[in-house]
Amino acid sequence: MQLLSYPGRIHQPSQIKIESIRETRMMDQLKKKYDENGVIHVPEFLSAKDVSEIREELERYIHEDLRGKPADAATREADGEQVRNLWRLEEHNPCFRKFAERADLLQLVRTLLNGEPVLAAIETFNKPAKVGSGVPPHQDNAYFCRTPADKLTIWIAIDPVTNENGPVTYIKGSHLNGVLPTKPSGVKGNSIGLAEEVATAPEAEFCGILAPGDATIHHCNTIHWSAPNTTDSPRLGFLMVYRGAHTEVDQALRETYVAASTINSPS
Ligand SMILES: O=C(O)CCC(=O)C(=O)O
Repeated sequence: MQLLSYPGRIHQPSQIKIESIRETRMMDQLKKKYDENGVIHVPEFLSAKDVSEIREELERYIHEDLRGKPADAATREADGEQVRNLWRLEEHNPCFRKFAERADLLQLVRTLLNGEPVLAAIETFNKPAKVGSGVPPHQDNAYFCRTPADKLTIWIAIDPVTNENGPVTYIKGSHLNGVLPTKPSGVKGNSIGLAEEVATAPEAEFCGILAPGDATIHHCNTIHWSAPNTTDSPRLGFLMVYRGAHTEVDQALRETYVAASTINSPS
């Protein structure tokens, strides 16, 4: 990642493992799995160097820039201090925006989305040690409200993600059934959850146990959730969200979202 806005921090462009996806026809295999399961696992998506640059820049942003940003740039954990989420980094941080618009990333996203990709959001789920809160089962399109549902999230592990520190679990194939009924969740930062529990066979679940630099990519209708982090190890995830340029707002979904987000803080 090139941190162009911060001279002194610039390094050689680093090797991004995503390049190997294009070279090795992995792209077709990934697309097939993505269409089937609504979630794919891409080990070593980013190099160690990229991961450490993203981490450094997030730390710098939190310590130096965040206090000057609008209140909706972050959600804090219940202790009122630790960052639960950073939102709208695509607006607030030109380095991350530039990174997310790399041609090789967009090429992968274009294939998965069946159309021209538009960067929609860059955000974090920090899940700090001890106080990191859980995320209720939900479908992102209850927030995104797009039709057709050609929108996805690349979730990149910055910290190791273990069974214990709140990995994200996905239900494979759940993207094929549209957006299910929702209800306000009462969770700050994730205001909308599924109205009903979804019963699944254990083999339909994919749990994102990841090393730093590994990624998952999930469809916006794929049901997913994560548990609180009660361990001593933080579990920082860096997310980039893209939609197809051909998608539009789904008005019915939008009305439900607006109603839920007036009960809780948005997002
Ligand atoms: O990182 C998490 O715990 C939840 C992530 C999430 O909800 C998402 O990727 O849409």
